Amino acid sequence: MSKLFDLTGKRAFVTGATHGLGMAMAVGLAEAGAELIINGTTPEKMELALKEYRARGFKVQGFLFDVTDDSKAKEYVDKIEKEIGPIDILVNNAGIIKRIPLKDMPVEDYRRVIDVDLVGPFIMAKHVVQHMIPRGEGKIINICSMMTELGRDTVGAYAAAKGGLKMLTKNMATEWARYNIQTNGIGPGYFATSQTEPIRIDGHPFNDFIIQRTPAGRWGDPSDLAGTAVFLASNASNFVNGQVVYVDGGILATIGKPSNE
Ligand code: GCO
Repeated sequence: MSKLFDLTGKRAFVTGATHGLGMAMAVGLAEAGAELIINGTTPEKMELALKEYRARGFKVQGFLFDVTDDSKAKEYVDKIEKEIGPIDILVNNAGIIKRIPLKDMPVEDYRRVIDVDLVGPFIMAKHVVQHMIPRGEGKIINICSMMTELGRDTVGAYAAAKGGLKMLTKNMATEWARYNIQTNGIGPGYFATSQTEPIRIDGHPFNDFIIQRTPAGRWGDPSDLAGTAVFLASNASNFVNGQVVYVDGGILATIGKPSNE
Protein backbone atom coordinates (compact mmCIF):
# COMPACT_ATOMS: atom_id res chain seq x y z
CA MET A 1 0.00 0.00 0.00
CA SER A 2 2.78 2.48 0.90
CA LYS A 3 4.18 2.20 -2.65
CA LEU A 4 0.90 3.77 -3.84
CA PHE A 5 1.93 6.99 -2.08
CA ASP A 6 5.65 6.80 -2.94
CA LEU A 7 6.91 9.80 -4.93
CA THR A 8 10.50 8.58 -5.27
CA GLY A 9 11.84 9.53 -8.71
CA LYS A 10 9.12 12.15 -9.23
CA ARG A 11 9.65 15.91 -9.58
CA ALA A 12 7.15 18.34 -8.11
CA PHE A 13 6.88 22.01 -9.07
CA VAL A 14 5.14 23.91 -6.26
CA THR A 15 4.50 27.56 -7.07
CA GLY A 16 4.71 30.12 -4.27
CA ALA A 17 6.43 27.59 -2.00
CA THR A 18 8.88 29.95 -0.29
CA HIS A 19 6.63 29.92 2.82
CA GLY A 20 3.23 29.04 4.25
CA LEU A 21 0.97 26.34 2.85
CA GLY A 22 3.05 25.99 -0.32
CA MET A 23 6.16 25.15 1.70
CA ALA A 24 4.21 22.74 3.92
CA MET A 25 2.84 20.85 0.92
CA ALA A 26 6.26 20.85 -0.77
CA VAL A 27 7.83 19.40 2.39
CA GLY A 28 5.17 16.68 2.41
CA LEU A 29 5.88 15.82 -1.22
CA ALA A 30 9.64 15.77 -0.56
CA GLU A 31 9.18 13.54 2.49
CA ALA A 32 7.30 11.14 0.17
CA GLY A 33 10.36 11.10 -2.10
CA ALA A 34 9.78 13.88 -4.63
CA GLU A 35 12.50 16.24 -5.88
CA LEU A 36 11.32 19.86 -5.61
CA ILE A 37 11.16 22.83 -7.90
CA ILE A 38 9.74 26.00 -6.36
CA ASN A 39 9.14 29.51 -7.61
CA GLY A 40 8.68 32.82 -5.89
CA THR A 41 8.98 36.53 -6.59
CA THR A 42 11.06 37.72 -3.60
CA PRO A 43 14.84 36.95 -3.70
CA GLU A 44 15.23 37.15 0.08
CA LYS A 45 12.33 34.74 0.74
CA MET A 46 13.65 32.38 -1.95
CA GLU A 47 17.14 32.31 -0.43
CA LEU A 48 15.79 31.57 3.05
CA ALA A 49 13.40 28.92 1.73
CA LEU A 50 16.07 27.07 -0.27
CA LYS A 51 18.29 27.03 2.82
CA GLU A 52 15.42 25.59 4.89
CA TYR A 53 14.56 22.88 2.35
CA ARG A 54 18.22 21.90 1.93
CA ALA A 55 18.79 21.85 5.70
CA ARG A 56 16.12 19.14 5.79
CA GLY A 57 18.01 17.17 3.14
CA PHE A 58 15.61 17.82 0.27
CA LYS A 59 16.75 18.23 -3.35
CA VAL A 60 15.31 21.58 -4.46
CA GLN A 61 15.84 24.28 -7.05
CA GLY A 62 14.19 27.70 -7.04
CA PHE A 63 13.25 30.15 -9.79
CA LEU A 64 12.20 33.77 -9.45
CA PHE A 65 9.31 34.72 -11.73
CA ASP A 66 5.67 35.80 -11.54
CA VAL A 67 3.18 33.08 -12.57
CA THR A 68 1.13 35.74 -14.38
CA ASP A 69 4.04 36.37 -16.80
CA ASP A 70 3.18 33.99 -19.65
CA SER A 71 6.52 34.27 -21.49
CA LYS A 72 8.61 33.84 -18.31
CA ALA A 73 6.47 30.88 -17.20
CA LYS A 74 7.01 29.19 -20.58
CA GLU A 75 10.72 30.02 -20.53
CA TYR A 76 11.25 28.49 -17.08
CA VAL A 77 9.02 25.44 -17.60
CA ASP A 78 10.84 24.62 -20.86
CA LYS A 79 14.25 25.28 -19.22
CA ILE A 80 13.44 22.99 -16.28
CA GLU A 81 12.18 20.22 -18.56
CA LYS A 82 15.31 20.51 -20.78
CA GLU A 83 18.04 21.09 -18.18
CA ILE A 84 16.71 19.42 -15.00
CA GLY A 85 14.08 16.88 -16.04
CA PRO A 86 10.35 16.14 -16.30
CA ILE A 87 7.85 18.04 -14.14
CA ASP A 88 5.66 15.15 -12.99
CA ILE A 89 3.55 17.10 -10.50
CA LEU A 90 2.42 20.74 -10.65
CA VAL A 91 0.95 22.33 -7.51
CA ASN A 92 -0.62 25.69 -8.38
CA ASN A 93 -0.31 27.23 -4.93
CA ALA A 94 0.91 30.80 -5.62
CA GLY A 95 -1.84 33.25 -4.68
CA ILE A 96 -2.60 36.61 -3.17
CA ILE A 97 -5.53 38.09 -1.28
CA LYS A 98 -6.65 41.70 -0.92
CA ARG A 99 -9.22 42.24 1.81
CA ILE A 100 -11.25 45.23 0.50
CA PRO A 101 -15.07 45.58 0.40
CA LEU A 102 -16.19 45.15 -3.23
CA LYS A 103 -17.87 48.55 -3.30
CA ASP A 104 -14.54 50.19 -2.45
CA MET A 105 -12.19 47.90 -4.39
CA PRO A 106 -10.13 49.56 -7.13
CA VAL A 107 -10.49 47.67 -10.42
CA GLU A 108 -6.73 47.24 -10.67
CA ASP A 109 -6.71 45.46 -7.30
CA TYR A 110 -9.57 43.20 -8.40
CA ARG A 111 -7.79 42.42 -11.66
CA ARG A 112 -4.50 41.61 -9.88
CA VAL A 113 -6.16 39.09 -7.56
CA ILE A 114 -7.91 37.39 -10.51
CA ASP A 115 -4.64 37.48 -12.50
CA VAL A 116 -2.52 35.80 -9.82
CA ASP A 117 -5.10 33.41 -8.36
CA LEU A 118 -6.95 32.33 -11.53
CA VAL A 119 -4.95 33.27 -14.64
CA GLY A 120 -1.62 32.18 -13.09
CA PRO A 121 -2.75 28.57 -12.54
CA PHE A 122 -3.98 28.46 -16.16
CA ILE A 123 -0.66 29.80 -17.47
CA MET A 124 1.44 27.37 -15.43
CA ALA A 125 -0.73 24.34 -16.22
CA LYS A 126 -0.89 25.20 -19.92
CA HIS A 127 2.93 25.20 -20.22
CA VAL A 128 3.51 22.15 -17.99
CA VAL A 129 0.88 20.07 -19.74
CA GLN A 130 2.62 20.51 -23.13
CA HIS A 131 5.32 18.23 -21.69
CA MET A 132 3.01 15.91 -19.67
CA ILE A 133 0.81 15.01 -22.66
CA PRO A 134 3.58 13.34 -24.72
CA ARG A 135 4.68 11.43 -21.60
CA GLY A 136 1.15 10.15 -21.07
CA GLU A 137 1.08 10.97 -17.38
CA GLY A 138 1.03 13.86 -14.88
CA LYS A 139 -0.58 15.33 -11.79
CA ILE A 140 -1.95 18.85 -11.45
CA ILE A 141 -3.18 20.14 -8.08
CA ASN A 142 -4.86 23.55 -7.89
CA ILE A 143 -5.03 25.14 -4.44
CA CYS A 144 -8.56 26.39 -3.89
CA SER A 145 -10.08 27.74 -0.68
CA MET A 146 -13.12 27.94 1.59
CA MET A 147 -13.90 30.88 -0.70
CA THR A 148 -14.31 28.38 -3.53
CA GLU A 149 -17.65 27.58 -1.89
CA LEU A 150 -18.42 30.43 0.50
CA GLY A 151 -18.40 34.24 0.41
CA ARG A 152 -17.05 36.47 3.15
CA ASP A 153 -16.97 40.25 3.62
CA THR A 154 -13.96 41.93 1.95
CA VAL A 155 -12.63 38.91 0.01
CA GLY A 156 -14.88 39.12 -3.08
CA ALA A 157 -12.07 39.17 -5.66
CA TYR A 158 -10.38 36.20 -3.98
CA ALA A 159 -13.70 34.29 -3.82
CA ALA A 160 -14.36 34.97 -7.52
CA ALA A 161 -10.89 33.68 -8.38
CA LYS A 162 -11.05 30.62 -6.13
CA GLY A 163 -14.58 29.79 -7.30
CA GLY A 164 -13.38 30.00 -10.87
CA LEU A 165 -10.39 27.81 -10.00
CA LYS A 166 -12.78 24.96 -9.08
CA MET A 167 -14.37 25.09 -12.54
CA LEU A 168 -10.96 25.49 -14.22
CA THR A 169 -9.89 22.35 -12.32
CA LYS A 170 -12.94 20.46 -13.64
CA ASN A 171 -12.23 21.62 -17.19
CA MET A 172 -8.54 20.71 -16.99
CA ALA A 173 -9.67 17.27 -15.79
CA THR A 174 -12.16 17.06 -18.67
CA GLU A 175 -9.59 17.90 -21.34
CA TRP A 176 -6.49 16.18 -19.94
CA ALA A 177 -7.67 12.97 -18.21
CA ARG A 178 -7.54 11.25 -21.62
CA TYR A 179 -3.74 11.67 -21.46
CA ASN A 180 -3.59 10.01 -18.00
CA ILE A 181 -3.14 13.43 -16.38
CA GLN A 182 -5.16 13.79 -13.18
CA THR A 183 -6.20 17.33 -12.25
CA ASN A 184 -7.71 17.97 -8.81
CA GLY A 185 -7.90 20.68 -6.18
CA ILE A 186 -7.23 21.07 -2.49
CA GLY A 187 -9.46 23.45 -0.55
CA PRO A 188 -7.69 24.47 2.67
CA GLY A 189 -9.86 25.71 5.52
CA TYR A 190 -8.51 28.35 7.86
CA PHE A 191 -4.80 27.76 8.51
CA ALA A 192 -2.27 29.48 10.73
CA THR A 193 -0.08 31.21 8.13
CA SER A 194 1.29 34.68 7.40
CA GLN A 195 -1.67 35.20 5.03
CA THR A 196 -4.14 34.79 7.89
CA GLU A 197 -1.99 36.40 10.58
CA PRO A 198 -3.85 39.76 10.40
CA ILE A 199 -7.18 38.03 11.20
CA ARG A 200 -5.82 35.43 13.63
CA ILE A 201 -4.16 37.38 16.40
CA ASP A 202 -5.47 36.57 19.90
CA GLY A 203 -8.53 38.60 20.72
CA HIS A 204 -9.30 39.39 17.06
CA PRO A 205 -13.04 38.68 16.66
CA PHE A 206 -12.32 36.61 13.54
CA ASN A 207 -10.00 34.33 15.51
CA ASP A 208 -12.79 33.46 17.97
CA PHE A 209 -15.26 33.14 15.11
CA ILE A 210 -13.15 30.60 13.23
CA ILE A 211 -12.57 28.49 16.35
CA GLN A 212 -16.34 28.46 16.87
CA ARG A 213 -17.15 27.88 13.17
CA THR A 214 -14.70 24.99 12.72
CA PRO A 215 -16.00 21.65 14.10
CA ALA A 216 -12.37 20.65 14.85
CA GLY A 217 -12.26 23.76 17.06
CA ARG A 218 -8.87 24.97 15.86
CA TRP A 219 -7.01 26.68 13.02
CA GLY A 220 -5.33 24.25 10.64
CA ASP A 221 -1.61 23.61 10.93
CA PRO A 222 0.10 23.77 7.49
CA SER A 223 1.37 20.21 8.04
CA ASP A 224 -2.31 19.09 8.00
CA LEU A 225 -2.22 19.55 4.19
CA ALA A 226 0.74 17.28 3.42
CA GLY A 227 -1.20 14.00 3.35
CA THR A 228 -3.81 15.23 0.88
CA ALA A 229 -1.11 16.74 -1.33
CA VAL A 230 0.78 13.42 -1.39
CA PHE A 231 -2.44 11.51 -2.13
CA LEU A 232 -3.33 13.72 -5.12
CA ALA A 233 0.30 13.71 -6.35
CA SER A 234 0.67 9.90 -6.17
CA ASN A 235 -0.54 6.76 -7.91
CA ALA A 236 -3.12 6.44 -5.13
CA SER A 237 -5.27 9.01 -7.01
CA ASN A 238 -4.86 7.74 -10.59
CA PHE A 239 -8.64 7.48 -11.09
CA VAL A 240 -9.52 10.68 -9.21
CA ASN A 241 -10.29 13.62 -11.51
CA GLY A 242 -11.85 17.06 -11.18
CA GLN A 243 -12.36 16.80 -7.43
CA VAL A 244 -11.66 19.46 -4.81
CA VAL A 245 -10.66 17.84 -1.51
CA TYR A 246 -11.47 20.18 1.38
CA VAL A 247 -9.05 20.04 4.31
CA ASP A 248 -11.07 22.36 6.53
CA GLY A 249 -11.63 20.77 9.95
CA GLY A 250 -15.30 20.35 8.96
CA ILE A 251 -16.28 23.96 8.20
CA LEU A 252 -18.12 23.07 4.97
CA ALA A 253 -19.93 20.19 6.73
CA THR A 254 -21.92 22.40 9.06
CA ILE A 255 -24.07 25.53 9.34
CA GLY A 256 -22.27 26.11 12.67
CA LYS A 257 -23.75 26.60 16.12
CA PRO A 258 -24.70 29.59 18.30
CA SER A 259 -21.65 31.00 20.08
CA ASN A 260 -23.25 30.45 23.51
CA GLU A 261 -23.64 26.66 23.03
C1 GCO B 1 -9.84 35.17 4.72
C2 GCO B 1 -8.76 34.11 4.72
C3 GCO B 1 -9.15 32.95 3.81
C4 GCO B 1 -8.17 31.81 4.00
C5 GCO B 1 -8.38 30.65 3.10
C6 GCO B 1 -9.63 29.94 3.47
O1 GCO B 1 -9.50 36.36 4.67
O2 GCO B 1 -11.01 34.77 4.77
O3 GCO B 1 -7.51 34.64 4.33
O4 GCO B 1 -9.18 33.40 2.49
O5 GCO B 1 -6.89 32.26 3.82
O6 GCO B 1 -8.40 31.02 1.75
O7 GCO B 1 -9.73 28.78 2.67
